[in-house]
Amino acid sequence: MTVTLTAFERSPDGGMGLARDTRVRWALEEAGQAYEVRPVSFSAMKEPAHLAAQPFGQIPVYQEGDLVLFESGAIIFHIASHHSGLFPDDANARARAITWMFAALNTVEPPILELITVKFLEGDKPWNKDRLPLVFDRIRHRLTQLSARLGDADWLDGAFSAGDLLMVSVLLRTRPSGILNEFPSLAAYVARGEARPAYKRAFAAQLAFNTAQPAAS
Ligand code: GTB
Repeated sequence: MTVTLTAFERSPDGGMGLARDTRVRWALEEAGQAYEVRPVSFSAMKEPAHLAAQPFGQIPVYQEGDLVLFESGAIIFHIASHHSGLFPDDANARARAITWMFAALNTVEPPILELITVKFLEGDKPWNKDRLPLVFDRIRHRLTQLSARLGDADWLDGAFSAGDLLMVSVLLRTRPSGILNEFPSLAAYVARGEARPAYKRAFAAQLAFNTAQPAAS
């Protein structure tokens, strides 16, 4: 069945791989599932046709036959549930992998998103310079805890799983800030994720997509 992923027509990051279609592309590559990409412009994202699929007017949207999904975490959960390679076979280990997916999205990503808000949406506010260090401290606190848990392991719980895929994707969003350099074991963890052939394919595909010349009219 054809899988279609909706992504930014042009990601504002110019192909750095930070938009959330990249994590879904990565999961599809890990799963060996071919997919097509449907670009959507910022204005089309807010139109009824797109809102019918994604009520918040965002990307990514995943379509597989009659099934239309939004929320990158739910999409990756679906992919991991229907292909091998992203969830362990053992039921308890699978439950722990799911726990790490939630931890990435619910516990580690929120302070990172706060940083992006402070830097890019609230940069002109008078209180910005006071708030920025507080947000950095909250991220640092989470990364300290995560680093302590990872220890010298390659992945969070045994073999690579969808939990690692999401955690690495979330940590990658801190890269422009440089804060990951304070946590060498997490920087190495992210590098292991980026070294996976599936990640490389996903990254290259989104880069090509976001840097392609527009078709001549
Ligand atoms: N919880 C949803 C999910 O996980 O799917 C969040 C989806 C979401 O935030 N989508 C963003 C979006 O569509 C793109 S990923 N934004 C448009 C809008 O809300 O109008 C966030 C993102 C955007 C841009 C960059 N960048 O340029 O670096 C990075 C990440």
